[in-house]
Amino acid sequence: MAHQALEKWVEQIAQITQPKTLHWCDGSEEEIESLYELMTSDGTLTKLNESKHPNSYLARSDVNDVARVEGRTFICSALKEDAGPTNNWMAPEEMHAVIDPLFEGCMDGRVMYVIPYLMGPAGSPLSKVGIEITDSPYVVANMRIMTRMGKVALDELGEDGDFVKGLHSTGDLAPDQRYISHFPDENLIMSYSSNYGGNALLGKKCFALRLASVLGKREGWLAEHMLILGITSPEGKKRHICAAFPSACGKTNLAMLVPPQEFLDAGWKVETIGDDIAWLKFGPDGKLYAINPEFGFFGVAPGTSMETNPNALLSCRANTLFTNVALCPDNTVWWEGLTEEPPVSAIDWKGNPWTPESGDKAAHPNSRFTAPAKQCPSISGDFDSPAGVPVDAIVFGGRRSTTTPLVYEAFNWQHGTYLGATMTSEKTAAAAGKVGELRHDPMAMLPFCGYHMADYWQHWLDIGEKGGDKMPRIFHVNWFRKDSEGRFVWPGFRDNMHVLKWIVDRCDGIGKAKETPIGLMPDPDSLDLEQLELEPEDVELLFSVDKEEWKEEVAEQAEYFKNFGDKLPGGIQDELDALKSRIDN
Ligand code: OXD
Ligand code: MN
Repeated sequence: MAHQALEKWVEQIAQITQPKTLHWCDGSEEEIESLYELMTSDGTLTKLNESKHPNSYLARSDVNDVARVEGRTFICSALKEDAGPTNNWMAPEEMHAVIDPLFEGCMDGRVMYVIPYLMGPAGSPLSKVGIEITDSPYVVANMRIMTRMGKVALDELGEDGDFVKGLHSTGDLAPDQRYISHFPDENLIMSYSSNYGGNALLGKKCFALRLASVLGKREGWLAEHMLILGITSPEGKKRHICAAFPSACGKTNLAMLVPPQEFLDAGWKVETIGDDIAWLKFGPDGKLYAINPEFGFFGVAPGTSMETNPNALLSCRANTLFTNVALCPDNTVWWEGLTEEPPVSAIDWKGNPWTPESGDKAAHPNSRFTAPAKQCPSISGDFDSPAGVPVDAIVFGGRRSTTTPLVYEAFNWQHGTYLGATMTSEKTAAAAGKVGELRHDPMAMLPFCGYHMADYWQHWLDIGEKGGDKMPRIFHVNWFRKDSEGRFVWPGFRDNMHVLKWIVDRCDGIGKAKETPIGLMPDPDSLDLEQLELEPEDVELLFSVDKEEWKEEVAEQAEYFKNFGDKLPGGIQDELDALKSRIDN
């Protein structure tokens, strides 16, 4: 028996959008082959070199449609107060009045694709079903990589299961008609006039973070912008870490970390479960368990190389959709940072002839690869585990050239929630604003929390209360501290393993830590840094806590919290007061 509410909704949308035909996606090989054929023949895709990039394609987006658009992303909760000061809000009826007419007849002459998709492993109590209706075959092809699509989702849905509705249309890509709208009370996403991943692949940011964060609040779990990795010690003990970082802080690199040779020789193993999103729920034993709701990676291409992230590069060799990278004469792809030597010539992301002398970027800085997660050499055997993985540690981080030491641990869950709530990162050239300026990005959820940020912090505190002493430990890291000459003092990349090992040691009860005003810190000795040949003054800087800098930090945090008025949870205010008094004394 079919799902009647689903059939009815699809019928209703077809009535409104008036497509020429309707196609229910089953996720089969035949289906994707015919879509690739369609898109190569109409010029949407270029087929890449079959021997070097089997079954892979290049897409070029509209030049005005290359990234998420926070200014045009809306949370349409009934009350403005429920969206909070960090989201754009519009009343649901007001947004419907704007966006519904845009969908009227918008699929005229186009195919309407109905994509049933599952976020999370089949048979998992943590998984949820979404249905995306779209007129973009490019979106279908991406969703097939990024989610478990087709029959598996319909089976999970059954005759009367709940699903998140997502309605997307390419429209005519006009930026001033672009709306990424979320209706938490209707379990509905409506996205118009963008085909960019974060705006159009509705399972990702729109469902798995914005709407899921609201569902998590209602149902007692957490939807987080976090990678998930597993670390196995030489003794065979496995630990799991979830980590949240703002963009441009090396999240993908950490998710796919290859440990330094001496760790490999000693028998350490790092495995990838997720690179972007984690859903965390309590298991029957009262511990938090995490799943990666996604099935693929939507990774930033520039900067990815065999040196910086071999596992990412190996993940996107085959069966991959590239967007806005450069095309080489032999139909392979290239982006800045892939190789030291650029190609002699290429076609750039806009489709124009390019040479290294032309001065422009060959690939867009936010060009992407959409690749199946299972192609990652470090993918964990637990990737499909319906139970998820037990979370031992949560790590927050940011890009800070001063103030914040390499690593410290929260005193307890409430203090850890505070560390997440006060996360900041310096702006890089990749984002609008002055380079180096601090941006607050609580839990790396600033653009993704679907409700009032202060209510979200309270939810973290409530979850901690419920989990009691079974909650993960919480840490804060900073790979980006600089010396007075502006040089990064920490080597980063693979060597971040030294820090991960200390975190694992803390979880195992063998890592030593000393109390400082900001949290628990290791002795440099407990990180085995000898092989790194750091200068003694670098080591000192990495582990230093300068009270004057922290006084400024505390004052800035107090100022920031004013944005949340009396919604600021008492537990967060208490942590600010306690930090202030520890610093002042
Ligand atoms: C992403 C993002 O693409 O956070 O993952 O913007
Ligand atoms: Mn992300």
